[in-house]
Amino acid sequence: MTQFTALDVGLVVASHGRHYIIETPEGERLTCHPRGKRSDCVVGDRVRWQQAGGGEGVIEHLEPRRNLFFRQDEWKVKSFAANIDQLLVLVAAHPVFSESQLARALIAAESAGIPAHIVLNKADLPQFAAAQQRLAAYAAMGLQVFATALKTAPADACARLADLLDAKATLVLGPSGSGKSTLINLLVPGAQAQVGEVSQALNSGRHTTTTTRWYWIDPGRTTALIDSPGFQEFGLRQIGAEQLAGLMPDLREHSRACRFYNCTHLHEPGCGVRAALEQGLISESRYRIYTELFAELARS
Ligand SMILES: Nc1nc2c(ncn2[C@@H]2O[C@H](COP(=O)(O)OP(=O)(O)OP(=O)(O)O)[C@@H](O)[C@H]2O)c(=O)[nH]1
Ligand SMILES: [Mg+2]
Ligand SMILES: [Zn+2]
Repeated sequence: MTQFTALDVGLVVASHGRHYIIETPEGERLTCHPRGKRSDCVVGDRVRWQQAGGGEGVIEHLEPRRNLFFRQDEWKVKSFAANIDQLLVLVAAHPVFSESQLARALIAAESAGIPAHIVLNKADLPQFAAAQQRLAAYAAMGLQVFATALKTAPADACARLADLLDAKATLVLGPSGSGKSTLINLLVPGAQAQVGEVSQALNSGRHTTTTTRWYWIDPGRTTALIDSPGFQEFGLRQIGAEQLAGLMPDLREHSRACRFYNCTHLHEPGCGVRAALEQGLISESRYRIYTELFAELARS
């Protein structure tokens, strides 16, 4: 890569389809365009760029990635961010979150080697207890589940998340209306991420946040949060059906007891996963999500 070392380095902090916002090591931000038609940079990418006049730049080279968090729907790949330290899946007590979408995001993280945690927001709402119950299986499999009320008890939420976020780059992911931008605004001075009324967002079918964006929490630029648009679909076509149980920690644990090494956990005799299901060691909803996903991935 010696031919690129003369170029400036930059961090991709926002992606707007055809152009990007790059941050220099000095903390200055400028608009950059990709060289050529292909633009495969994502937020979190380290790039080499040079001045192109008019205060804008051209991206010449993409540095190798440590990781990439993405989903693969039927027709397209959607990359969320690269080079992240962890994923924070933010769901809310209301509107009711889809457990299938949560499970999918966690499987994608596991597959990309990215640690994940869950935040259950809107603890002030009456639906909170039921939502917490739906997350019991996730806490049991070793995920950290944080309860917050970002709007009504912001100081408490900050205190609860401070250690987790410190000195890391965290991608905040979750359905529309869960409070991702509320979290960003709370932790990032001057972020001014747009926050939407839930009813409005749901009725219009639109998301308040439409682009992924990198925010620094501290002036020293060591702790970062990445805001992302909510999603309604989360394809996992990058994963083979036979890999799936290995990416679901609760199923993985019990699959060691299966009689057949290539057990699909659907119908084979001597299946450790189904035995655990019958004993209540694996939740019914987790197993149902597994069978649905298995069918979906086996088809593709
Ligand atoms: N009751 C309650 N409402 C909250 C809480 N946190 C956020 N909200 C509200 O939830 C709504 C949605 O918040 P946003 O931060 O815009 O949600 P988002 O996840 O960024 O949504 P998208 O950008 O559409 O993906 C806003 O009206 C917030 O004020 C909370 O702890 N309790
Ligand atoms: Mg938002
Ligand atoms: Zn099995």
